[in-house]
Amino acid sequence: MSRINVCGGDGGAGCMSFRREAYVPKGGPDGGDGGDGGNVVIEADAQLSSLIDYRFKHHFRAERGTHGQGSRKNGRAGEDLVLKVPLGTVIWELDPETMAHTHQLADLAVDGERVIVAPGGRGGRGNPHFVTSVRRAPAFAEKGEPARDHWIELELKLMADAALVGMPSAGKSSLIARMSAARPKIADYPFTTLVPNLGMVRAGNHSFVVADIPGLIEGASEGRGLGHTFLRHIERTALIMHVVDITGGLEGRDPLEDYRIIKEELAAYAPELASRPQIVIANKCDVSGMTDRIAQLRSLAAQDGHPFFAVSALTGAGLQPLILSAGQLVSELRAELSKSTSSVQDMSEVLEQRRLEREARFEVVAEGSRAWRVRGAEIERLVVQTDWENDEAVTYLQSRFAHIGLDAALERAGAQTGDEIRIMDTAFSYEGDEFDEKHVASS
Ligand SMILES: Nc1nc2c(ncn2[C@@H]2O[C@H](COP(=O)(O)OP(=O)(O)OP(=O)(O)O)[C@@H](O)[C@H]2O)c(=O)[nH]1
Ligand SMILES: [Mg+2]
Repeated sequence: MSRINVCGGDGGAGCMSFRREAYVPKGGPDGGDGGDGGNVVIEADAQLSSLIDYRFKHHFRAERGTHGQGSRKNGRAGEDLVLKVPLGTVIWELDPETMAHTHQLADLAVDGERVIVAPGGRGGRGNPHFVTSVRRAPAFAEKGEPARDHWIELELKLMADAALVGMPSAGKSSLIARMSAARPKIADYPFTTLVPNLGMVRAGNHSFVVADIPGLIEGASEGRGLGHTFLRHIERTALIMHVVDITGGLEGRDPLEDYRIIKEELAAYAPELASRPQIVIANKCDVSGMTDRIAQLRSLAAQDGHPFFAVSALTGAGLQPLILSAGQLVSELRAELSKSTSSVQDMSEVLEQRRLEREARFEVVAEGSRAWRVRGAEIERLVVQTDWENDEAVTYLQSRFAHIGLDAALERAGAQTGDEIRIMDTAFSYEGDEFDEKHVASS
């Protein structure tokens, strides 16, 4: 898990310029627009296997847009900054104050899948945009929009093709040790496995990844045992390999009952998990006297439409057909999956929408006597994008304030002529219908 701060590039400034023609004192406005800032994009890359790149570097910023120029030359957009992450990365937006998850931005499962996590600032508009019937020669342009940074969290979910699930001590770790090079701890007490183990299994000429997860018990879906966290991990595995201890274990449980319990836990956690392709495995078949039980479990599995294998992790009996069948199923499921998933996901619209909603809000609060502070992202951005040296730009800003409803809000709050209105480090005096800039503190 890594927390990183991402910020798009700032927008370039719009240009204030007038066409120069021979014998014409001042031609029409021809300032180009500033280029948009680059986006920060996260891309899933099948070559990567960890988030190690984000362990020590936490701040990422895309390139800024360049400024517009005369003769309607627009600025160049900033390059996107592409951050690569392994498949199985989940991206969360964090609350800047509490660092709590606020929204899942993406769940990257397909190679090459991309998501914009921090849009660049828009370029400022050049002066031709501000021409109106009464303002033929606008002598101002808009500054670029500064990009905003925010924190996101990258979380790597387990990406296994198949997961071994079952009661504690059913022999899940013994099986993964037999099928792959993984060497997990194996012991005759429950909950030997505390964190999932991964193993690469060779099946003929292809291979697949199997996860051995901690044992599940009755109530796992409600958080009993270690279950809950690990059920979350198998949400994305294509195939479930359900292991049943056919001997009933040291406590002498009924294997058919065990099978039912695990089935119900999966369904209770997510109905969709229970309907996932499943293979049922009777383990410990080397123990004598199991023939009837094996036959009973086989028919239960058949009723549920699952392939069934009787094996022994101890002797290796029956494992080869199981591995080949699991490998076959996994490659079929993979082919289906890659057909159904779209490869580009653009969260910038969602982010943009949510930002607009947040930004449109502003608040007016009394700050001492006859002074008012106004806070709100859009209003603050307008102030930042305004060139204060330029009277026309300031007049334009005032008309925007009226449009947003700031005048009305101040009046409602009880502001009187001559009161000081503060926005960020800028102060104005309130003139009833109009503002007069009093001073601008340099920042
Ligand atoms: N006779 C016999 N014993 C087995 C077989 N497979 C596993 N065992 C034994 O069963 C016990 C539990 O095995 P594990 O592989 O640790 O079981 P697990 O399902 O990973 O257990 P947890 O991690 O606790 O959930 C160990 O004592 C193993 O030696 C088998 O095929 N035959
Ligand atoms: Mg284990």
